[in-house]
Amino acid sequence: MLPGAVPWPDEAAARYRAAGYWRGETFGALLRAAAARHGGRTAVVGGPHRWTYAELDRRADRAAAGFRALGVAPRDRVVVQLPNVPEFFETVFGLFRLGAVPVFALPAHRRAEIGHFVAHTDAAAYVTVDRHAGFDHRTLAREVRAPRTVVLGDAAEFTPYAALDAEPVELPDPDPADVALMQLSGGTTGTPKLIPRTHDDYLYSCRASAEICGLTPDDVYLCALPVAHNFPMSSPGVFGALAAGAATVLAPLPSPDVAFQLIERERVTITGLVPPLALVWLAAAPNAREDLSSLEVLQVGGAKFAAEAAARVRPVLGCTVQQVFGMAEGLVNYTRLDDPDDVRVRTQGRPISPDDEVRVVDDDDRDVPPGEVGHLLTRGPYTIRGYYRAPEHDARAFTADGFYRTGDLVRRTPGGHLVVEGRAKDQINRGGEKIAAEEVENHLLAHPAVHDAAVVAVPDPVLGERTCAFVVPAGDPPRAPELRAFLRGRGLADYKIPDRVVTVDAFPATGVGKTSRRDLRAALRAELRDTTTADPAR
Ligand code: OOB
Repeated sequence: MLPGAVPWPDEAAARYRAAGYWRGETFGALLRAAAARHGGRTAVVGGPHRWTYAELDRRADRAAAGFRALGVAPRDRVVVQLPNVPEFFETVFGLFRLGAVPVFALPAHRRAEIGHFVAHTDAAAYVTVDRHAGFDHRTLAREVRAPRTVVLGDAAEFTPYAALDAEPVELPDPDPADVALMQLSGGTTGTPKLIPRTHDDYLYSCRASAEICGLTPDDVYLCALPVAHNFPMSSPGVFGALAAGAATVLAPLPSPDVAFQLIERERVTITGLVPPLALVWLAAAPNAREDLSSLEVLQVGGAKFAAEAAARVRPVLGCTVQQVFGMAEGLVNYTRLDDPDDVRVRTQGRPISPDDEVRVVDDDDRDVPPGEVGHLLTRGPYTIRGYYRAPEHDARAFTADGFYRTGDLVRRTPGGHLVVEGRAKDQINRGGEKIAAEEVENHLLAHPAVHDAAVVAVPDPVLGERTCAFVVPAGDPPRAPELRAFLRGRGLADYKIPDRVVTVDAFPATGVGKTSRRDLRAALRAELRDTTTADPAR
């Protein structure tokens, strides 16, 4: 196992192998097998490219050789920040074949995040794009100074992406029990945590998800969300599509004008969205000129999808809604396609695996009576036992017997389905994008005019939640635009910039210590609710 990653206990690993979940297959071998079986079929469509499985297989071998020629070695970490382009697949399967470990950054990440990923993982390389969504990623590359930087497009002084196209070399297949990739945690702490996933465990979740969604080689998965996120990557996402021999279509943007055209042109059968986007699609579909009749399943996840909206999916879009409640740390719950209507509309599904262990507990880790709300704890064949290089955080985030504390408040129905009722973690879920309160607070505290800061979620009709930063000034109160510019200047991703800034003379007293920050945030949220009700114009 890669040093810094936490293995499963031998007994659990043996059980997961015996049950056939962990099959000893790597992602590189999966692609090889898919190419042998479905070589002439389309694997990935995006931009000007349409690659078959055979083509992608060939390109992955060349990219593996290219990375090796650049000096990247097996087990080296490589930060990959690419938008929804086919080269994403070439890059990551090249790394898989080499046994190097992609660290999946989102296109929205900036210097604060990318710099941290590069430093925390001692990354050997950073793969990015010249420009995306109006941002020049080469300026970011100049600031983070990874040992090697490969740029797709105009590379300027960096290594051009074409350097990855090298004559294939013989490479040993990496150990399937070893770390294949790193996903990002939504985070609750000052710095984002990294989630090491093995070939064995991640591939199991992708394969089993594809089965739950009934994917066949005739299916076409539209990747509308950023491909690096765990949901469109693995639930079943692009890797699940690959495991099933289905085609993946990459949408550059998830907006109806772009996505609906792709659905019509490629005869897309399944896609996944976060709730705010699903609402936008529901609003746009009645007036759409495109033929959306190929769409069979619309998955919605990443944040709670209101039952009223879920009920409108079939009448408006003519397809089945599937709720997906998952986390990059592991556990993913799905409503099944043949669940009764009320289960599909009102619950967030049930776990993938018969061996996913789920506990719903009170504040003292005691099981609550059936049907009552409590903290969701989980352990299983694809849920990590620890973050990468974060033993102190692990001691809080996991129980002594290896259950992950999800921070979600849930209730279990008599049928075993989970309903998400809230959250106990200090995180803001802004339309599926996760923001750790502490991370933003730390950046605010670096401003000379900020004495103290607390960041909380406020309800929002579109995004579900937005962020509000309460600030106690040191001297003259800083203005909101200035604080926002300050945070951007510190290289924080745009989605983490507070939507609202409220200046207060002092925070309510809530005691001392770590929990007091939690109490403080709760008190401020309550205060905000009261003032908003009293004065809706605020
Ligand atoms: C997905 O993964 P992450 O790691 O970005 O965020 C996980 C957290 C969960 O702990 C929960 O708080 C929230 O996002 N969440 C939901 C939800 N799906 C995720 N809350 C309510 N309802 C849902 N359906 O977001 C993710 C990973 C794989 C598949 C789907 C989503």
